[in-house]
Amino acid sequence: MNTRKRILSGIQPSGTIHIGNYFGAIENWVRLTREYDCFFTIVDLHAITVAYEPALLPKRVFEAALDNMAAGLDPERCTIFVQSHVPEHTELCWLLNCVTPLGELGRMTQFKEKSERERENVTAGLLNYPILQAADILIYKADAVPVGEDQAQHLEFTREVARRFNGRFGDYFPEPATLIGRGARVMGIDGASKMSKSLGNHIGVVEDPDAIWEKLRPAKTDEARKRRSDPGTPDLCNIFSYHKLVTPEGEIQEVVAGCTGATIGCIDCKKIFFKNLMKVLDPIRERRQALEKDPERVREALQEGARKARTIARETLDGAKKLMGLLS
Ligand code: AQP
Repeated sequence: MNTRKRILSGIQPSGTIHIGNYFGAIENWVRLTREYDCFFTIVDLHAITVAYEPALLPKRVFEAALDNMAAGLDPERCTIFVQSHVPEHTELCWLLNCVTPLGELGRMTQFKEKSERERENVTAGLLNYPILQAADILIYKADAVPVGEDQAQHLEFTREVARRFNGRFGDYFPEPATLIGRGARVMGIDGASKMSKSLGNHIGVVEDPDAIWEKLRPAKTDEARKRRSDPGTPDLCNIFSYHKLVTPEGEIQEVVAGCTGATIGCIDCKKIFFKNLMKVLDPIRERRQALEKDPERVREALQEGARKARTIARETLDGAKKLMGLLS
């Protein structure tokens, strides 16, 4: 019997994974597979809460699987599956809908931001997104959920849903802890908002190195540093926040000294970051290329993942239905 604690986390199939996803979540997920019984899901049912192209969705889901496996999620060490392949998530979502007050949903930051962007298409699905996310987590009775800081509010919401269910029907769902990754909130290359696929301010994990450099070259730095001879303030520079993710400590100190003493320019600083970033991304890109040649392996991993996930999900769902008084 598996006695390890369990975690679940999800990623949207909304385009290539970026370094915010990687340092905020995926890198942590890979580490956690050594300690926890891990479930990772590609949340296609969340992706359809905003405008999307149906013809492109299957490819995006498959690519999300490729990206995450290339980034280090090994199906031998964790369970990877597509959310819609485990229909128990949506059934539990309905049950949880019926214990969640409507007022709390409208207060969610992500809903406010996305409904602002999607003015023409604010669906009930977008409003109910956090309830489906609660179902994704609670259906595995997950002990913890590793995410970036942007998801902290949704996790607090999940704990409230669990408390409400337990208070009404009996102690059933554990309240999952939040595990925030090393890059809790990686900013976009615009330096203005969090790195996000939908904002187009991202550096892709498997993006072509030349394309990454072309994005980095004009990327925002310390605004007060107009000329190379101006001393800079690393803590005010977005590129310096990126250095902390990949640059070894000794080299970081050199960057700080070079920037504050104006002996290196912003472009030199970016070159050092780019070199260190490539040390992390090169092997991922190579694994991605190898996996592309073996799509059957990815498909099989997803099928096996869904099979394992469904066994647990079914059991939790049946227990919840019984507690709620539904006739079996
Ligand atoms: N900028 C970020 N910094 C740190 N962590 C981040 N995460 C996302 N962006 C950052 C974390 O990555 C995991 C998977 O994210 P997701 O794709 O499921 O959803 P998201 O947060 O909506 O990511 P995007 O890029 O912002 O997607 P779009 O633009 O499509 O909505 C999560 O654990 C998240 O915290």
